[in-house]
Order: sequence, then C-alpha cells, then structure tokens
Amino acid sequence: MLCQGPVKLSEALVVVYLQRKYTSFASRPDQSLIGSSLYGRFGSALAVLGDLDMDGYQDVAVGAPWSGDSGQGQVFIYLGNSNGLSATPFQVIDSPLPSSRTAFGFTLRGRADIDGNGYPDLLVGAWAADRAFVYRSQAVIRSRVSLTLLPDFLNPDVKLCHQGNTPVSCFVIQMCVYVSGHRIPQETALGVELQLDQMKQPMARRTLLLSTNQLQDTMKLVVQREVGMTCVNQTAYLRSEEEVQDKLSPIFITVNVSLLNATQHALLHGQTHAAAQSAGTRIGHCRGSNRFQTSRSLPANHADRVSVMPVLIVISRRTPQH
Ligand SMILES: [Ca+2]
Ligand SMILES: [Ca+2]
Repeated sequence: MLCQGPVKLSEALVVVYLQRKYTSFASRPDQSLIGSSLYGRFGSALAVLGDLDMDGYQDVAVGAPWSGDSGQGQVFIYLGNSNGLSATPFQVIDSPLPSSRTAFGFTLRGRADIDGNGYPDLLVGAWAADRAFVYRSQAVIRSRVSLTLLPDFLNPDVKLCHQGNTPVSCFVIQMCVYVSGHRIPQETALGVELQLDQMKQPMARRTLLLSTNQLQDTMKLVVQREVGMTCVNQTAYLRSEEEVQDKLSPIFITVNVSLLNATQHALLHGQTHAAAQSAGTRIGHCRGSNRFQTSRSLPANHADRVSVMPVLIVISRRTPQH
C-alpha cells in the first residue's frame, strides 16, 4: 500500500506499508520515499505501473508536479523488490514542456500496455498545460557475455601460428553473447569491442590480433531470439621478446557489448562486459607458460538499465471554447 506522508509541502514524502499476514499492515510504515525538491509536491499522484522490467516485482511512479529546477514537474520511477521499493528512484522523468508550472505529474496512470509490446506504459497528466503524455516502456534484453581464451595455458615457446613468415605463439579469443527476455526483438544486433592488453599504452601492448596486427577490433553480432546466443572467435599472438619490455605483468583482454541499433526500441540490461587476464607474460626469458584466467565478469555498466522511453504523444488538448 502506498500513502502520501504527513503534509508538509517542503518535506513531502510517500510511505510504504507492506502487507503482513491476514491482510493487515503494521502501525508504522515499512519505508519512506522523500521528495528532493523544495515545495515540489512529491507524492501528489501515485500509480502502480505493473512490472516494468519483468523481474516479478511491481514498480511504482510518484508524481511531483512542482518539482525540478524551475518547478516544471517531475515523475519518479521506483522499482519493486523483495523489501518494497528501491530507496532511490530508478529513473526521473523531467517535464517535456519548456514552461514552468505545468503541473506535469499531477496525474498518473499505469498498468496499461498501450502499444502492445508486452510492457506496461505510463500516462502522465499536466493539467496546467492541457496536456497528457504517453511514455512507452522499452523491451528489456537481458544479456550475458563470456570470454574464453584457448588454450588457457599458453607456452611462448610453442609457436603454432605465423605472422607473415615469422612463427608466433598464438591463442584463440572466443567471445559469446547470450540474450533473453520478454517479447524481445526477433534479432538483436550488437556491437562487440575487443581490446588487447588494455592496461598498457598502445605502443607497449604485448599481444596483437593475428589477422590485422591491431590492438583492438569491433565486430557486429546478431543474436536470433530463438537461439539466444552467438559466438565469434579471434586469434591473437604474442609479440616477440625484442619488442616487449614488460615481461611480468598480466595481460588483460576485455570485451564490451552494446546495442547497435537504437531504433530496436529495446534496452540491454545485465552483464555487458567480460575480461580475462594472464597470470603473467614471462615472454622470452622464462620457459614457463602463461595461464589465463578467463571469463572474469565485470559488473554491468550502471547505464545499462531498463528505462521508460519517453515518446511524447499528445493525446489530449483543451477543447476550443466558442
Ligand atoms: Ca519490476
Ligand atoms: Ca507497452
């Protein structure tokens, strides 16, 4: 249950009561959401949106029609979780109107899939401007990336590849992307960026791609929805010991994945980075081997999140007065 808190406009808040056994509520709220804007009237409108990101928890919008730098109004989106709602808004939607005091966010409605893409959308009213806006939610493509180096035990003395006429020690970099999600596009076009020895300055990097002699590469991968995954391989080699000064520090290899086409009306959410590193290079002087630690996942970029995509469709106007 969502309630508007004690009315003190400068400190507006919304309190959350979670349902207990026998459909009862505790005498004290389980959570408080506090408006950030002085006299913003945070909590003037509340709307349960449905499950925006399809994680099984209901999400909520809170309107603050005088909030924002010039009081133009804002809507705050909170994602649900097992403890209630996120402590901070997942997304803040600013008024699309140039003028202030439009009361954007004075009324809210959710739980309606207006464009039929399988995700609930949001209606925001701005009565002082005689406008209402539709915000369509984008499909969420959940992603996972793996990076595998083969062999994972690289011996610099074993030179099975050739760079020109020169035998070189080489290894295969296998990059795989997995996607899933509710009503995601038939095809997900992804840009894949591979970086070799990323911790080093370009001239000091110790491994290069065999086909291009470059330190990096960008590729396009298309994942079919029914398949859910695709992989691509690249072969890299170790530069000769004469060209390399640092023979001890690990070699880092990273891969980053991003959505290629913004018109896909979808967002990539989840793990979009992967990295692998060697235990050490030990190129040349030592007859030891380089063992790679592969597929070390990095945290998802904080920007890779689900959001409500604003598509500003005016659906009502003031009726002309005669
Ligand atoms: Ca949710
Ligand atoms: Ca929708």
